Amino acid sequence: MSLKLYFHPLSSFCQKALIALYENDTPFEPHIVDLGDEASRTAFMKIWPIGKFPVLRDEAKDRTVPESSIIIEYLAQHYPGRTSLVPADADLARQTRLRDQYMKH
Ligand SMILES: N[C@@H](CCC(=O)N[C@@H](CS)C(=O)NCC(=O)O)C(=O)O
Repeated sequence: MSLKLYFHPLSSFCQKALIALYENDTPFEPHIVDLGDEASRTAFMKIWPIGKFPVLRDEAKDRTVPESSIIIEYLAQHYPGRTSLVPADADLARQTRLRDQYMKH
């Protein structure tokens, strides 16, 4: 499987990325990160040394994609499906990004 999502189910940022994957039935391999477990933490830090999740790993393209909003844009661009995750219209896309930024604060 090409896509792997490193996440924790209780993280709202991770839920954001999961919703994007589920909306389009995009196949992915789930990897739950337990920062309290030394082995899990070490394995995750090798993938993304900053240590924040979610992180998407695309093995087919050899890319590591961090940040929930960037993951959604990456999925929209490289793995599009029936649900448009980012509006095609540039002005609508900007408004969507603005709302997304507000939700983070
Ligand atoms: N701006 C990031 C925020 C990610 C973030 O803060 N994730 C938290 C979980 S909700 C995290 O990784 N916490 C672990 C830590 O800070 O050690 C995004 O949108 O993905």
